[in-house]
Amino acid sequence: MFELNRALSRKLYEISAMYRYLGGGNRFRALAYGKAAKGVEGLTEDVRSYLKSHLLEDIPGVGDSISEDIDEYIRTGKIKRHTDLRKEVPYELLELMHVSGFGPQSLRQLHQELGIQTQTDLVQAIELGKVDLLKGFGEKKVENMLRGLKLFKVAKDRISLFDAMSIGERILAELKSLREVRQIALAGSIRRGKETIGDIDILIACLPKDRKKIMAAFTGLDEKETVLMKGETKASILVQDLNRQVDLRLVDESEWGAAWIYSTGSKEHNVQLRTLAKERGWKINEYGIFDVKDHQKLAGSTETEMYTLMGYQWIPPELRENKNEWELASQYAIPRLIDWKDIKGDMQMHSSGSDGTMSIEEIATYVLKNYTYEYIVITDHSVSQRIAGGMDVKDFEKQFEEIKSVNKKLGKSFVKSGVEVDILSDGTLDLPDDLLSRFDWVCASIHSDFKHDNTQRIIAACKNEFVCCIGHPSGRLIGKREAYPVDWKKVFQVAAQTGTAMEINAQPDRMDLNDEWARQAIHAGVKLTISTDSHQPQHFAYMQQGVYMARRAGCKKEDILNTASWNAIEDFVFQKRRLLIEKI
Ligand code: DGT
Ligand code: CA
Ligand code: CA
Ligand code: ZN
Repeated sequence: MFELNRALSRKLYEISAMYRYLGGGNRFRALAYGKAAKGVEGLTEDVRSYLKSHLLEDIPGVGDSISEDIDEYIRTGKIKRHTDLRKEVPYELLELMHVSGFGPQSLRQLHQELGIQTQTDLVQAIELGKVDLLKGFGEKKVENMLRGLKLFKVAKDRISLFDAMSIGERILAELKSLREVRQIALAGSIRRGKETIGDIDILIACLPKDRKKIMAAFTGLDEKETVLMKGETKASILVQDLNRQVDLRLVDESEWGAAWIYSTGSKEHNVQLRTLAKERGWKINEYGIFDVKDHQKLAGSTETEMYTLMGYQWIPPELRENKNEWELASQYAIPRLIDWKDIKGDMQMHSSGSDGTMSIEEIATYVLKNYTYEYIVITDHSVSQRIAGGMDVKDFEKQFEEIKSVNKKLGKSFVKSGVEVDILSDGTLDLPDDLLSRFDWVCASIHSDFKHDNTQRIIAACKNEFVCCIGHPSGRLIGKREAYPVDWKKVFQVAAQTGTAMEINAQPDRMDLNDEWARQAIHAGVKLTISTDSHQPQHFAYMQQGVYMARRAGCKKEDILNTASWNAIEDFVFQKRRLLIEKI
C-alpha cells in the first residue's frame, strides 16, 4: 500500500546489514538502522506525511541522524550513506548473512582474502577448492555453506503468483501509458497462472523506430534496482520489490501472436508445437509459421491465427502445459473456462470472532464496497483452534444473532453463517451435530497430524451429513510444508457419492487444492469452491489467483459452486443431508 514506506524501510535494512558486515564499532549503527527500518515498515500512514509535519522523529526508532537520511530519501530517492557504504562491501553477498553457514566474519574473510563479490564468485571459488584453503574454513564448514546456499536458493527462487501479479501489473500500467506501445501483455508463467513464479515476462509490440524510447522507459522505471541486460529488443531489470527479475521483449505487431505464444510457454508446450509444425512441413518460431520449402510466412500476427492454421482451437494459457490440451484443442473441445467475473461470493473467511482482523459488519461493508458478490460466508474457527481464537457453542449462538442484525442493517441476507470446523485425529468433528445443522455452510478442515495419511479422516468428515466442504484439503504450505499423504482417488469418490465439495483455498502459500488434484476432483464428479480464507481486507483479492488454479484444472463455471446463486448452494446443502439420511 505505502510503496515509498516499503522502499525506504528496505534501504534502511540494507544500511543496517552493511554496518553489520563491517562489524567492530559499526555494530551499534547496525542496530539503530534495523530499528528505524522496522519503525518505517510498521507505519500506517505514508512517511511523506511525517516529513510535511516535521515529525520524522516520531517514527519509532528514528532519531536525529536517521531522520536526515529519511528526509534525503524522500526528496532525492537516494541516501548518500547507502551509496557510500555500498562501495565498501560485497553488496550481493549480504543477503547471505542470515543463512546458516555464513556470518559477517566469514563473508568478510571471503571478500577480503579471495575478492569474492557475488554468489556466483562464491560457488566458483568453492568448486575450485579455493575456500577450503582459507584459515578456519574446514571441509565441514564448506559443506555447511553449500547446504545453506541451496536452501536459500530454493526459498528465494520463486514468489507467489499473487505477489508476481502485483509487480507485473504495476509495471504494465506504467508502460501502457506510453503512446508508442501498440500492444502490451504479460507472458511466461504469470500468464499461465502458475502458483509460483520465477521471473516476470512482458511482451510489447511497437514500431522499430520506437524501440529505443520504450527500452529507456523500461530500464528507467522508478522501482528498478539494476539493469541486468539491455539490447535493442530485449532487456531485463531487477525490481526492488521482492528482488524480482522482469524480462521485456519488443516485437513488431505482425509477429505479436507468434511471440506471445513463444514467450508464454510453457517450454514443453512450445516444443510440442514445433514438432507438430514440422509434421506439417512448416517451421515455427517466435516470428511466425513458415513454409519450409519457400520460406513463405503463413501466420504470426495473432495467437488464434497461429493455432487455427495448425488445426487447433485457441488454447487458454493456463492449459499450455503439454498435458491433454492438444487432444482437446484438435477436437475444438476446450470448454469455456471459469472466469473470475463468474464468482458470486466468497465461501471462507475469518472475522475477529476468531483470528480475523475485522468485525462481521466491517467485513460486509468492505466486501460490498469493493466486490460485486451476492453473498459471503463467515467461517470462524471451532473450539480446538485455541491459538486462532477458536469459538465454542455459546460463541456461535451469539454470532448467529450478530449476523442476523448485520443483515438487517444491510437490508438483505448478504452474510451467511458458516464455520471452519476442525476434523479431529479420529475423523470426528469438534462441534456437535445439532449445532452444525444450524449453519448455512459447514467447511471441515484438518489442522493437525500433518505427517499421517489422512485419507480416512477426510472420508469420515465427508460422511457427516452436515459437512458441505473440505477446506484446504491437502494441507500443504508452499515452501514450508509438504502435503500429507492422501489417497485422492478414494477421497474424491466418497466426496462425489456424498455430495461434499472440495475447496480451492486461494491463500498464496496454500493454493490448495492445486491444479492436478482439482482436475482429478472434477473428473470424479466433485464440486469445488474457490475461497480466499481472508483474515484481513487485503486478502479478498486472492480470489483471482484461486480462479487461475481452477482454470489450470480445466474447470468450467458449473464446476465451481460459488459461481451459483445462494439458492443453488442451499439446494446443494439440502441434497447432501437428504442423500445421507435416506441411506441410513
Ligand atoms: P518461470 O519464470 O520459471 O516461472 O517460468 P516461465 O515459463 O515464465 O519461464 P521463463 O521466464 O524462463 O521463459 C518464458 C517463456 O519463454 C517460457 O515459458 C517458454 C519460453 N522459453 C524459454 N526458454 C525456452 C526454450 O529454451 N525453448 C522454448 N521453446 N521456449 C522457451
Ligand atoms: Ca518467467
Ligand atoms: Ca523470463
Ligand atoms: Zn483452516
